[in-house]
Amino acid sequence: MKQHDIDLSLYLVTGRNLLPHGKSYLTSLEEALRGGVTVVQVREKGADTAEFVEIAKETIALCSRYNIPVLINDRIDIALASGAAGVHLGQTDMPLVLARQLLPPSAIVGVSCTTLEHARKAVEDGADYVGLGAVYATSTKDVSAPGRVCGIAGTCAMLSVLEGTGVKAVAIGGIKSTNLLRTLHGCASPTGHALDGVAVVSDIMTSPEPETAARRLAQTFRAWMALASHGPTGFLVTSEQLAQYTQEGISAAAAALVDTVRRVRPLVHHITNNVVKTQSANVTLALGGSPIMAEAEAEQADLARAPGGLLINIGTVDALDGMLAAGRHANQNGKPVVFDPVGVGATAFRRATAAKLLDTWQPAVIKGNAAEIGALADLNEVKSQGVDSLGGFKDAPDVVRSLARKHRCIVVLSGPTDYLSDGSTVIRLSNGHELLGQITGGGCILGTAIATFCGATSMTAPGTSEGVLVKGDMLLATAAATLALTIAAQHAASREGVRGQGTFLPALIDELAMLTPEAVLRTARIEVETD
Ligand code: 3NM
Ligand code: MG
Repeated sequence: MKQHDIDLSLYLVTGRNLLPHGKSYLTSLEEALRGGVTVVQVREKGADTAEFVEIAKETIALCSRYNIPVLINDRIDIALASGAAGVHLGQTDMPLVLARQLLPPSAIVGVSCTTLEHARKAVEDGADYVGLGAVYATSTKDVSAPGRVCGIAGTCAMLSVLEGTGVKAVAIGGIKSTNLLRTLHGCASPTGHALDGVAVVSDIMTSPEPETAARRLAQTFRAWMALASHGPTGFLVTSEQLAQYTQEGISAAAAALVDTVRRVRPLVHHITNNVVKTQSANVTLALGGSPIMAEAEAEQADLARAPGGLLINIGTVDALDGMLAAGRHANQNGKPVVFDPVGVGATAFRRATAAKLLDTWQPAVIKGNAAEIGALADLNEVKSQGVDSLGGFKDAPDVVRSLARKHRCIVVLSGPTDYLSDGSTVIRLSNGHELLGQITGGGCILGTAIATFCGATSMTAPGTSEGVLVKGDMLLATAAATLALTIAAQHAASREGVRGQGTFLPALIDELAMLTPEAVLRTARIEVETD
């Protein structure tokens, strides 16, 4: 099959019915082209044939001035009559194989796909590209049928089918500048096969300033492209960072970060469960951070402007709207989001909640016990009982590495040995004490510590382009947080007078406050495995 080098990165699908009052179609389109649209599909659901041909010709005349190809939705005849570059076919339109016979050999043909079967068939029939979606719910098109919204997870699955085929892919459905970064980070097959672009209607068409709207999307796409080339997680992993991923490098970084947290006093914003709020706030203070527990949706935009870290813990879900908004705003401000999917395997509600959150924003770190990580990874190896997990994995390094690739973030599997991965390196930490697993919220305060260290790291790392990624090395920050908590737990357990859970928790908070960099260097038990 021939390869078109069509640039699909910002794919505008037209919708004349969505234009704001007083804005003409051609004015809006020209502004969008100036903002960086790279391909246009003319989609006319209500027009008569004569009107459709006229609109297509006007669109092509304008787009050719900007050297931008035009595709026609559904109608082969209109594409031929107007001289368009190709067509875009829905699942109930002209079959692709027949469309090819009717169109000139150079025509670009794209197909809409919602299921794996659609994607396989599109590859087999020789599509040039596919439109995957709807990724999110949208009011631009009726996607209310069951399974019609496929989410980030469904889009990833379809991308896996395309791997190695040369068929390009754009995602469509509910994509906006506010979720674009998350969409791009999230929509990739487990080996990193990613989107070639995103298709939008309303984010550009309804805007009174389509040039600004298009530019915002185009800039985010370019920034992500620059990042995506740097590693499987989409985080900027430089060769200097990689060189630090040794036993010595990690313990030195952890020791230094213990002081950094106290120096920069990161604001650590928690949306967490009712059981652990007080102890999480105390742990943040003991580490040197500044806790705030704030759940209302209306306050999230303001809070995201204050540098630091965000922890989202679904141990009890009272504030789903706040959680959705908090993560979205944190992503826009380049703040690290630490996600603790407490008990995610235990109920269908928790699974749906975690899926919704992960389809809305990009976490920097996901932290869980074996049952939680197993549930996110769709593994049945580990059974859970309520929020506690029973047993572990046969190949824990493989589990964390794969999940990190899937979600393009750092993954921490907590347990007697803690496993951390960025998708390539796996760090194994074996400090700690069994009492940490016997108090309530032992896992939740690990989330708190990670958000505290990630927050401090993002505040002290050298700047990168604003709002497009979390600054600093989240793998090292996560390792440092895990070491700080588990080493303090060892100290607390061996204190005179500590006899069990009741005396252990206050001792732990004391020991966190007294932890020294020297103790971290002396006590840390670290092993590193590189892919
Ligand atoms: N096709 P917006 S969703 C035209 O899933 C179209 O096949 C979809 O509009 C599909 O960017 C969609 O305004 C509408 O959400 C996308
Ligand atoms: Mg159609």
